Formats: sequence, structure tokens, C-alpha cells
Amino acid sequence: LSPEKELKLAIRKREFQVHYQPLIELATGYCVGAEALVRWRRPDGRWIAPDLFIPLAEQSGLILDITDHVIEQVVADLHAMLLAEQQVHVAINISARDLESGRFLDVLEREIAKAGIAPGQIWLEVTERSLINPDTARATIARARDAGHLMAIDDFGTGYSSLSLLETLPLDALKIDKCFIDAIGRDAAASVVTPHIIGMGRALKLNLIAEGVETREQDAYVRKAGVQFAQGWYYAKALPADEFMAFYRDYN
Ligand code: G
Ligand code: G
Ligand code: MN
Ligand code: NA
Repeated sequence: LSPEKELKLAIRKREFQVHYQPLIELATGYCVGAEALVRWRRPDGRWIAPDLFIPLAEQSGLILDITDHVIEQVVADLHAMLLAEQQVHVAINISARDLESGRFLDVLEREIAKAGIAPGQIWLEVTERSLINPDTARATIARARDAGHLMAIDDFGTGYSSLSLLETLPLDALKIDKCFIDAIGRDAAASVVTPHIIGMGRALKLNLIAEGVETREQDAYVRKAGVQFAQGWYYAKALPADEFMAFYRDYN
């Protein structure tokens, strides 16, 4: 079986599971949401990380089906929680292909209407690199925001998109890429760049989310720099749905 056929079969057999990485609001210390991260569970029980199959899914166009499946899974997994905790949100990763097609917005609308979930409880993340076709991206992002979702740019600082492009997009948040957080307290040369990345985010007047916070020092740094939210192993790794819900209750 070719890797593409295997992936197609896995989609049909619904072999994907979503894990949830908690998102912390730095000012209050509360967990306010999570990022949905997909994993492929093979029939033999092996887990396959997304960086091993998302690129193939994007090339082949199968990502559209995976995104639909992730949306359905998130709503099914967290239905009870999303209804009871109306402040909690889940961020779903959207690929360049999804932005071009816009199909995921129909699936999202159908699923949340069925479940009675507020649109603001679903945030969407698009990487800077997926903005290759800015006009299409802008149209889909505008549609998503009109529907009530919040939009974040993922991997901010790594994608060469100009501030003038980002300024023209209707956005809510920027996720500062992990490489800039890694540099804090470690790599003197790279950490010179970190305050400038944070400054650019501030200049765009968007909420900032630090990604990949692993140490107390990095947590203190981003807090002091006025970053509103953070995600990383310092707080929690991605968790299965039931463990995320337990984490949310214990942590808050
Ligand atoms: O989960 P992990 O920690 O290994 O994520 C690796 C990469 O895969 C990240 O860049 C993440 O954005 C991407 N990824 C994880 N889940 C999804 C998903 O549901 N859709 C898309 N398009 N990318 C995802
Ligand atoms: O969508 P995005 O590219 O941001 O995906 C986040 C990726 O980063 C996932 O693979 C997730 O498991 C990983 N990740 C999240 N927090 C940490 C962290 O603190 N350290 C490391 N090494 N990886 C992290
Ligand atoms: Mn992401
Ligand atoms: Na990222």
C-alpha cells in the first residue's frame, strides 16, 4: 500500500485521535482553553505524530477530510464540557488547503449548531506559511470571524509574511513560535530577536500566545513582556480528552 492509500484508509477507518494541550492565561494563571493536536493511532497500537503525516495529507489534499474529522472529534470529545464551561475554547489547526477550500467552515457550522456550542468557543489557527494566497486567505478568515470564531496566526515570526500583510487580515491573536521561546535563557544571539518578535506582535495590537514554554525562566520572561497567554510543557503536555477535562477542573 502506498503511504497515500494508507492514509486514505485510515481516514475511512477513523484512526485519528485528538489530544488537547492546555492554554494558560498568564495574568490569572487559569487554564482558558486548549489546542487540538491530531494523532494517528495505527491498528497495531502505534501512534504516529502529525509531522509524519500532515505534510503528505496536505500534498494529496486528504487534509480536508482530516480537518473535518478533527472538527467532529473535538465537538464530540468536549461536547459536555463546552456546554458547561462557556468560557473554555479549543483551537483547531487549519491548513493552507482548508483556507483555499473553505469547506471546513460548513462542517464547523453544522457540528456546533448540532451540539449547541457557541462559535467563540472554537478558535482557528493558520500558520504564517499558509498565507501563500493572501486574497483567498483573507476571504476565508473573514468568513470565519463573521461566523464568530477567533483567528490566530501560528508559528509567528518564522514565515516571512510582512507586517503590512498581517495588518490587513482580520486577526485576534499571534502565536509566537517556539524557537523564539527556546532562545530565552539559552542562546544569546537568538534571544536578541525574541523581544522584537514580541514587539511586532504588540504593534499589530493582537493578543499574544507564547508557544513551547518549558522553563520557569521562560514563563517569567513572557509574563514580564506582557504576553497574555502561554502553552508548553512547563504547564502541561497535550492530553487525551478525559485527562484534559480533569486538568481543567483541577487547575482552575
Ligand atoms: O502535535 P505535535 O505536537 O506533534 O504537532 C506537530 C505539528 O502538527 C504542529 O505543527 C501542528 O500544528 C500540526 N498539527 C497537529 N494537529 C493538526 C491538525 O489537526 N491539523 C493540521 N493541519 N495540523 C496539525
Ligand atoms: O501547531 P503547532 O506547530 O504550534 O504545534 C505545536 C507543537 O509543539 C506540537 O507538536 C506540540 O506537541 C509541541 N509542543 C507544545 N509544547 C511544547 C513544549 O513545551 N516543548 C516542546 N518540545 N514541544 C512542545
Ligand atoms: Mn498550532
Ligand atoms: Na506553532
